Amino acid sequence: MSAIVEIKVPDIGDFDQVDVIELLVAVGDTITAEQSLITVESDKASMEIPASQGGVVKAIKVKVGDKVAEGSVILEVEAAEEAAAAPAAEAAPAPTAAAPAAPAPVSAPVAAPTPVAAPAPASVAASAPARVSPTASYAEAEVPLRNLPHASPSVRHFARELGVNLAQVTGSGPKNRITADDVRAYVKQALATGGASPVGSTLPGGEGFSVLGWPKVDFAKFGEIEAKPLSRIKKISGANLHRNWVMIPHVTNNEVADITELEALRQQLNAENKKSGLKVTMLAFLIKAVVAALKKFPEFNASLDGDNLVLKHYYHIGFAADTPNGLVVPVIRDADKKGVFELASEMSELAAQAREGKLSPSQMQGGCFSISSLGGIGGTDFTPIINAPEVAILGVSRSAMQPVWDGKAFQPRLMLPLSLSYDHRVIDGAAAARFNAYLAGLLADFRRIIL
Ligand code: CAO
Repeated sequence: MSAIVEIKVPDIGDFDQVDVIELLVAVGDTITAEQSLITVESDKASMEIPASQGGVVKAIKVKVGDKVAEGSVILEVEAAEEAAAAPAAEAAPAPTAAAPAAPAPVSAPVAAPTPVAAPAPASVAASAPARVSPTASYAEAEVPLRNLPHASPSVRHFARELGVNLAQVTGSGPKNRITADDVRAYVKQALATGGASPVGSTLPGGEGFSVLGWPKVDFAKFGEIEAKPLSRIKKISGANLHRNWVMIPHVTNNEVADITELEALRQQLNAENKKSGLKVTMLAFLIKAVVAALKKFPEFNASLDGDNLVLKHYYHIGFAADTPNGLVVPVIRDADKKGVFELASEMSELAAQAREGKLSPSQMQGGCFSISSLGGIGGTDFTPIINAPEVAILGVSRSAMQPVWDGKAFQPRLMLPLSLSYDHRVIDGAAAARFNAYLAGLLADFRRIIL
């Protein structure tokens, strides 16, 4: 026997109502879990909604132009008996599931589906725990797309396959949206005119530059190989990291903070709180100190919006978390209103959720400034990539005992490397050096936080 199951719009972050701009499946299609079903678009971003489970499409409940929100029914599928009877946690694909049949979205975060909450006979699925896959670690949905080409994820994917820079394509769809036909027409015209410009990279509004195509190498010629599909998170964060690296003029300022006393305090606090099981790591202190530095240097707590700098009066701090599926950046809200213990506890909870793939999109949005700490692993310095639309990010490496000259003799001091990458369009080098030196001063004498 088989059951009819409704597939609904999952948690899509802060979007209340989004427009359906594309149907990617038809009645009668056999779909697989994670296959993209529809493309939706808000005024900020477009995203594809994937299927929470496979089956045969029996009815489509939306059409192009409809508005949908979390919980709206997209379609009904006839699930195979095993799929319908399987525990819902299995029905909702894990983020590590095989590459989706439809192209992975690159222009926006996509929430993988929550398990279907449907009337009987789909009540099996309805009993499933809410489970949302991690989405883009870099909060694309919040990037003002005003200067970016307007196109659905599948059109972007199509353009990427052809090496077409969408910034150079004129859209003929509603609101000048670029369609697949526009991309085809562009390629045809480019071929007809000798392929002058379409392939390569040109920054929107800039003079542009051409780059060689990606080398195509038959690696198998040189030895045994194995091809492993990138995870959904890797694909999304990769596209975001690429854009941020190419579009933001990054400069990194390196500083070292003397954390000898702070480390002693941290160890003392952890010894006193052993029973609670809550461990405070250096990162919790760093968040506190970063908030104080953001208050002193407000242009670091800002985003570029065209010719305006949007200064934020709230302090939501993101921290990069390494997960089996890739990098995600959960955000601690209102970090200025929280103490070190509360920050440590929230961070450990968010990091655990990140590793289990249970973060919701809203837990990764709204960040003002990010910290990427590799201190638990190693390294002496690195260049973190700014998490647009933020304007700076702090990279933290491993602290080490070093001989520090005190004017009379070398003293053994615990030194913490701080690498501050900043958007040079917004922040001058001197301001960055001041911010980093101020931060190092706070960490060297944490009492200064209260001043
Ligand atoms: N120097 C020396 N030791 C450090 C340190 C530092 N800067 N930072 C942390 N440590 C120590 C901790 O004290 C802890 O030691 P003990 O186990 O002896 O107590 C150990 O390293 C492990 O810490 P942690 O990594 O569990 O905790 P954290 O709060 O430092 O970091 C988290 C939490 C989630 C940020 C981290 O686990 C993580 O995922 N880091 C990777 C982030 C990343 O991938 N960044 C790169 C992004 S690309 O730009």
